[in-house]
Amino acid sequence: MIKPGKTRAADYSRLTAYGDTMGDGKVQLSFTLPVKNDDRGAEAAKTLAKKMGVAEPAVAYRGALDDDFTLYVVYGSVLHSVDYSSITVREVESQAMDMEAIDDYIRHYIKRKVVVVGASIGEDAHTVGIDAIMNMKGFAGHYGLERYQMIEAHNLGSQVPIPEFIEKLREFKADVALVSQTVTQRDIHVKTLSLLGELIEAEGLRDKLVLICGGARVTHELAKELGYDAGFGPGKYAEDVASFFVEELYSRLR
Ligand code: B12
Repeated sequence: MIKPGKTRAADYSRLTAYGDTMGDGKVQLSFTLPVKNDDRGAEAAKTLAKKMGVAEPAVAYRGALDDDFTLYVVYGSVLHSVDYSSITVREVESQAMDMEAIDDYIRHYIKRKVVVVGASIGEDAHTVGIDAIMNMKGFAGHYGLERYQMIEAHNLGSQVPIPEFIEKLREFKADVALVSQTVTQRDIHVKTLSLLGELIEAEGLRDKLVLICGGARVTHELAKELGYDAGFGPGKYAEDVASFFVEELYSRLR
């Protein structure tokens, strides 16, 4: 289908980036090199971009971060394409309801408040992700779970040790565990999430919980591989998460 303002339809068998005209492959990428901010460094940045498959690279911006580190923004045309029809993703299969509909769903089907316990566990000090899902005031115009009338939400914050998190799941008699992981260096998120999953299983809690993880580099596919019920990344909000867990809880009651 040709969209207004575009001269030609996209070729989905050879999908590439769109800049000014269909198929031109225009991209902009940014990276830092551990070199001085001079012409030699800029040439190195363009050469590296060419090796990444970017034709006719131009340094649109360069700025010294300190004496020996320079940030480059390089603009050019990517030479690669992908076959869009071969791309598949594993997604959470639930239609997002809004906050009122979720409260009504809980009243009607679950008939009591749903207890949710969330935290950023292990060494991870990032709280903004879990707060986005749980805090009363919410995030980007989406109220968090604390705002829901039919949800009892306990946000434990960050750097919560795994044993303490499990203790709180027991203490609050949680229906849902929400775990946030932001730092992914050396796959620490995979290790931490796996360990939590194993300990929850060993404690005999797994069947009593809907276990959900999230974070900047968490996908639903990764979550399922790690034995979680679902995973949510950027662009997902409280209502996406709550829609999933209320339906999951109800399906377990039936
Ligand atoms: C703010 C910030 C910090 C703050 C955190 C303050 C706080 N109270 O949270 C401070 C300064 C403390 C910090 C520290 C560090 N940080 Co930091 N930080 C960031 C930054 C700038 C923003 C993160 C953020 O708030 N995003 C906004 C939220 C809303 O997005 P989100 O987390 O993805 O959440 C969404 C989804 O993922 C999802 N979600 C998230 N969690 C959950 C959980 C559940 C259950 C569900 C359902 C959904 C869900 O829902 C949210 C809404 O859609 C990022 C860079 C960036 N621009 O992303 C680096 C970044 C995350 N930090 C990074 C690093 C390396 C660190 C440090 C290790 C640095 C250091 N050397 O000390 C330390 C880590 C300390 C520790 N022990 O954890 C790296 C991580 C790299 C990696 N791949 O591992 C990043 C990417 C920066 C970078 N480019 O290098 N950081």
